[in-house]
Amino acid sequence: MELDLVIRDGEVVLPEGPRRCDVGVRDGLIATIGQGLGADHEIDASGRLILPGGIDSHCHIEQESSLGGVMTADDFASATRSAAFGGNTAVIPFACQRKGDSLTEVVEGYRALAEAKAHIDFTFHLMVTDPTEALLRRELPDLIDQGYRSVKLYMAYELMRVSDLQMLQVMEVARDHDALVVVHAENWDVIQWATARLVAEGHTEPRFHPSSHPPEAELDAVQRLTCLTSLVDVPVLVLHMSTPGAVEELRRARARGARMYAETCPQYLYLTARNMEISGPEAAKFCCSPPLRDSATQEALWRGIGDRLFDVVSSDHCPYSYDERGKLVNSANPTFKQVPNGLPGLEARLPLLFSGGVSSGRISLQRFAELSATNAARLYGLYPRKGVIAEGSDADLAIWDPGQQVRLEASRMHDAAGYTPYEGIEVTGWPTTVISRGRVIVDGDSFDAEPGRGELLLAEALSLDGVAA
Ligand code: DUC
Ligand code: ZN
Ligand code: ZN
Repeated sequence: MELDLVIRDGEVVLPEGPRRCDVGVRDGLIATIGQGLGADHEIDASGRLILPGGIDSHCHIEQESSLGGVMTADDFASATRSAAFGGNTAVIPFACQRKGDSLTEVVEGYRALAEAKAHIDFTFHLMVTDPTEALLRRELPDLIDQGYRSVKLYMAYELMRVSDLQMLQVMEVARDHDALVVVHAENWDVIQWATARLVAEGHTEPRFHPSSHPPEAELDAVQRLTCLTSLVDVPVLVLHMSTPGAVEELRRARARGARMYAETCPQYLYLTARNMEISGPEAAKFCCSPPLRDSATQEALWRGIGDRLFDVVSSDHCPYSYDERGKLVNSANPTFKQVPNGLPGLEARLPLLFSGGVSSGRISLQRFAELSATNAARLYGLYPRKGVIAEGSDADLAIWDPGQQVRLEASRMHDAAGYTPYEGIEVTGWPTTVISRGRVIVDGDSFDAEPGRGELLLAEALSLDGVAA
């Protein structure tokens, strides 16, 4: 068989487990997997791992903050370039509706931005903040039927949140049209109550942000969400889970048969509220919601990763720009209430998960592939085109050096954040070569992908078999 590219002699992480062999690529697809393959263009992967390209299924790109007013630092070009250097070949950001917007126009707007600039493939979650009659009857069903098979709902934040009634209505549409519902689960009243107390005590610096979002806010919202899913049987994924209590609630709901899936993020595995115990604006760079917790929580979350509670580890990449003195651009000395929430993580996600998971012996290579790519492909309807090394799938691959030690630093990141909250953390394992639809787009420090080559991925159906719930 005539091949365009052969990646030779790597440890290939297949769905059934790793196997030392070659991967042959033709016309952007994985044409064959076997021994002794040859082509004019060959990459020697001996001593290396060949993994499915990562899918970062939770990132905010060219989006206004959930508090309003400030745009995220990255555009589709810088975000997808950074994602590629981090071993990813697809991203799923949000098409973010603001109240009053037509969701269809919002999706078209984001699609135009990404089609002009993205270096790797993409699709969107439909972020519904204003589920009017017209949206529920026409726009949402049409968009799902077109292939946008994930609907995002917020249970908190004044500009974004929907009521329980509205959640149930959206869940019914998702159920009837084969979409997944993904939810930011925090109780807004609890956050407001805790915030008012902190403000009354004069505790307004950014380092008080974690205290304004107590674990009970997440626990209550996840409990409520599990109740709602027993009224409307639709698959639901709880985004960025950060507390052991909520994780146990989800485990119980699953045991009762709820089709509930779970995501966590590297910031909850590597950082704690102690990282924020600094005065002044620097602590703002660690403000995310749900907030950073403590080291006991980290251990519980790692256990959830090891025992298959979590299906996906995503970045929730959502950084904002700070000036050279560490001050938030647009607001020199913000209180925690004014800090737009979110951290960078597109590029660090996979090395952090690999290092803390695989290199530390907590998870297998297969499990790493599931958490970083395969499960996202299944949950968002992209499987088996994406997320798996199999004949006929897109040749979206990352070649990893499992022993390479790297110190994470802002200067080696390719996003527009200008900082990394993981500064100084040493990881073991790094993606050295990234291949998108058969083309080598990252090779060491070099990058070869023009903006606009990324393709929109529309999904015919969800593909939930094989994901844990
Ligand atoms: N929290 C969110 O809900 N979205 C973006 C980033 C964050 O911290
Ligand atoms: Zn969120
Ligand atoms: Zn988010």
